[in-house]
Amino acid sequence: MNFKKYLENKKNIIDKTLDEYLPPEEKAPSIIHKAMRYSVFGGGKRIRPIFTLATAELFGREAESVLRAACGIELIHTFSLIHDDLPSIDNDDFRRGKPSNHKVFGEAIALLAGDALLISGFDLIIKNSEVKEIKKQSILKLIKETSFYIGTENMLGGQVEDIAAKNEDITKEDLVNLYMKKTAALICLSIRAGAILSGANQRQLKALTKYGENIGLAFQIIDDMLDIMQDQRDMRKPTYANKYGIKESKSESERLIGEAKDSLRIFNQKADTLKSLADYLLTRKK
Ligand code: GRG
Repeated sequence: MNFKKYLENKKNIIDKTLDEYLPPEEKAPSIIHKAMRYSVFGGGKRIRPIFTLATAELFGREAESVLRAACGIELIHTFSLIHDDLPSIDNDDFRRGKPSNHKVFGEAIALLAGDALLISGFDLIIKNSEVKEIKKQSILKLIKETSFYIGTENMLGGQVEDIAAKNEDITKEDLVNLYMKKTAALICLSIRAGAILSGANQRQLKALTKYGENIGLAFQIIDDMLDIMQDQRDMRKPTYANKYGIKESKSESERLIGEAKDSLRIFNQKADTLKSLADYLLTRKK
């Protein structure tokens, strides 16, 4: 299967799982289910759950064996986007070219839809324990990891720092640190999830964590460049590309992707899909 087909195939099984899991729009209270589905099926690339599935495959597992946990992480990602767009946080009227959740459903419902997706994300991770070959202990470990990677020391903390950051006074070191928390943490979690549920040892987990951190950082720098190239730059924000320009952002993201692939050395060619995913990030247009 070529890589484009691989991505398409994985996206389809992720979409199907999410559709089967989420309450139908008409189920009462209908407005919240509509709002949840609006953002979950709003055109996301599903890159985080694809990382989870590809990591499980690296260990010779079927993607299906970690599918629910992977989709749980996608729901948590969707929650973070809805809250990120709220007037009191980033105040963005559009997401993926469409009106953001609060623009369609109002602020109160958007806030609650985000909350509901966060809760559902954990529920789906727990539901992954119904898969026979998955150890209950590894699900517990993943729940603990998820709380850590999205909590105040990571994603949530990164968002707090993002609110406080001003273009003029943030150093490169602080900006990179903020990106590690705000964006790389959840991406890193999605990779560790596939590894933990597949019984990775400490050495393997360490290598994949390094991969995840470099990928995650590159992902945010590439995102900043895309904002500029697609004329969606927000000058209020201290972004890598705003501060250091496209040329440096491009070479830094390429360096990080190179480092990410290097950290997969111990897996030999078994890591080819993860390497292709890393390269794909450099070419993505959205
Ligand atoms: C309460 C845990 C908690 C978090 C709330 C709002 C928030 C704190 C964190 C948000 C962090 C955030 C929005 C980071 C941006 C990451 C990013 C680059 C998102 C875009 O990811 P893509 O391109 O999105 O994968 P798609 O559209 O493909 O789904």
